[in-house]
Amino acid sequence: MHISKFLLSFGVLLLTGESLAAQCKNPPQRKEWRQLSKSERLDYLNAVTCLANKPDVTGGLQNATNLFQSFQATHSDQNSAIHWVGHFALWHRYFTATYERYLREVCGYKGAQPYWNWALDASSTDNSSMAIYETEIFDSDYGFGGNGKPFREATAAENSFNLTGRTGGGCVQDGPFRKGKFFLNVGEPKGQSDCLRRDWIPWIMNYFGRQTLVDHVESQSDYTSFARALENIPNFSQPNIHGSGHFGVGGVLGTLGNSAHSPGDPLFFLHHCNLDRVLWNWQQKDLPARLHEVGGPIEPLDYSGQNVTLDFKVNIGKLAGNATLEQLLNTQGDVLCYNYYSPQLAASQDVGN
Ligand SMILES: [Cu+2]
Repeated sequence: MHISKFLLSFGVLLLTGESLAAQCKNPPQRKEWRQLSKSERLDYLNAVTCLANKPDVTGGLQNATNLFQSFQATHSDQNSAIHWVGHFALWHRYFTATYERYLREVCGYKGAQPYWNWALDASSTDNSSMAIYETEIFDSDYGFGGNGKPFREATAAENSFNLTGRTGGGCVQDGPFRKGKFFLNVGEPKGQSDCLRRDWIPWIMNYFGRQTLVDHVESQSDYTSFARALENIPNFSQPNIHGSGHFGVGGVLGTLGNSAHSPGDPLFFLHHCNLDRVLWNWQQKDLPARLHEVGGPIEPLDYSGQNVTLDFKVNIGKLAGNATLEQLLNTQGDVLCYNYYSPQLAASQDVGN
């Protein structure tokens, strides 16, 4: 009697408990890299190094040998299905949030995934400016290290877009992910690894990363046009903010410029976190509607074909379970739990406390 009564109330609890469990409490507050203290920056960099020392979870997908590479291999494995599609931004949102979760749950990182707001440093007038590369992001002690050295010429086959203005191509020589300290096995012959490579191209960094272009993306009136403005066209005749970090840092021969292997550069996650913040900013302008709105093609660049819907499922392989686009539209729902830090928000929470 007593027990059945207990079970009954427990059953009721389970029913309501499902929605209770779905609540996201104390979401990590994501900040710009420069908003972190130096010790917070070291905590993050150390957590990334920790991931690179934990076992792979993909069963050696594309020769991945550690948990950091599990992310790189998962992205590479799905490369042809997650770009120029309606689910591009939300797939990468899920991917970055799962990385954040692993940093916290596997490596004991206490903070949130930081972002790199390149628009703070991109020159609005001078495409050849190197100022953006002199910021703390590329610091060798409290950042991600600098360009790949020495400069190497690219062959015509390597440089299919014939990009000019390259400055690197060799291994990163300083910082926590330098040659000899950090290894990338994905896509290499089994048992072999490469270094992290960078190949800065200033004109892309400045031209694709400037604030006016961010404003253009954030001002789109519906999801479909937002998604299209975010990626724009797959060449370099028009700028797109997604390309800024990828080709401004990775260029032609660098890791971040390789569309399949780009998550091999730890900066990938700060770049994509910033793109996710752009999506978040766009959503905040009409949140009730924009928690339930998606669009864009299922097949890459297939703008006259079938579109994704709210119940379209994305997968990130063995890293986490599948999720619908509607679940991923909500950064504080039953799948995701994070927020973007704003001083106003902090002030209102202080009042609440
Ligand atoms: Cu990608």
